[in-house]
Amino acid sequence: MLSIQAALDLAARSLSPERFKHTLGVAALAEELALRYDIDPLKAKYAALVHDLAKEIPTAQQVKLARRWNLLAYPEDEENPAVLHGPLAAYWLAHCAGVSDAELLAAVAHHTLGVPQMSRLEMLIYSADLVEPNRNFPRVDNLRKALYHSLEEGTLACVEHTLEYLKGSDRPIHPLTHLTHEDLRRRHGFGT
Ligand code: DGI
Ligand code: FE
Ligand code: FE
Repeated sequence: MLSIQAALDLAARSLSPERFKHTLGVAALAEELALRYDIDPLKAKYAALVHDLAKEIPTAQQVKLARRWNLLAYPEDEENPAVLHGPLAAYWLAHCAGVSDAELLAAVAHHTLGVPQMSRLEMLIYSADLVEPNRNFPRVDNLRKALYHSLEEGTLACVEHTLEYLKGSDRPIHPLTHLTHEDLRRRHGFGT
């Protein structure tokens, strides 16, 4: 497993300054929430530092790699390649960088769409990605509050925000986003 320092260097070298700043924001929030919710803070910080490593690979190349590495699970993956960078980063970390922690790899892989039965670490990275301190969209503060109140209910609120945002901008909703939403509602959505 790479050290935190190595993950930080990797992110600094692989990402534009703007995305690196976002990554540092996710890492800071993920570490803070991990301490709050009794999740391994080093693992949370590490997952945050590497979550977007594949984001700036040109899209056509991302699709090629995803095909080569057998990561295309839904037709929608190819139709909307912006959802591929999590699985790509996780695959690369596992097969090319010697990262073997399955929970950490899952958190990286699922940070964009979620997945049914998310672990607490997966919820943490999914949510911290959306509401890190550099994010600035209407009602982001409500989501942050929800997340400080409850990791599970806060994550549900984050998924619901994403659904609303996608509907509002007329973008297709990935089946995994729907499945994640249904699963969280069933397990943590009290009467919603
Ligand atoms: O990589 P980041 O920008 O930090 O954030 P992210 O990994 O959550 O990726 C966000 C992108 O993923 C954004 O362009 C919206 C898109 N996305 C997330 N869920 C869905 C989705 N796009 C579609 N079409 N459908 C989804 O369900
Ligand atoms: Fe991302
Ligand atoms: Fe991100």
